[in-house]
Amino acid sequence: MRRLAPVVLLLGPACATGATAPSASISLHNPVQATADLQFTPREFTVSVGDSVTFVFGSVSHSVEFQKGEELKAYYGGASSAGAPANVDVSANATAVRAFPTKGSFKYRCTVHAGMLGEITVQ
Ligand SMILES: [Cu+2]
Repeated sequence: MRRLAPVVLLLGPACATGATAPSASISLHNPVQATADLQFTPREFTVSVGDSVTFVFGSVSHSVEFQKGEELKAYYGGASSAGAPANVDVSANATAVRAFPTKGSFKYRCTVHAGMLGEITVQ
């Protein structure tokens, strides 16, 4: 009878602590990181129409607000958010995928941190 060589799976240290920061080893589609120093990285990102972006939140709580009626419209000097995807609620240690079916320039902000801004351009 043949014996199979033992297979050793090398698991990272993710299980060893309570830290739950997203693992860098996981490949995310079009990631935009909401960072601990209160920025969206990259701040401006371009995708093709129909493509999606993955918003990645670490241990600091953030949100993504594309639209909230006149409040956000005024915030961006009258820019329309028509065609923007759904907002992402305030959360930490999470990812959220949003598809962009409409061409345009979609500005957004984090509602937790003033001045934390980003923009998705859909071509
Ligand atoms: Cu934030």
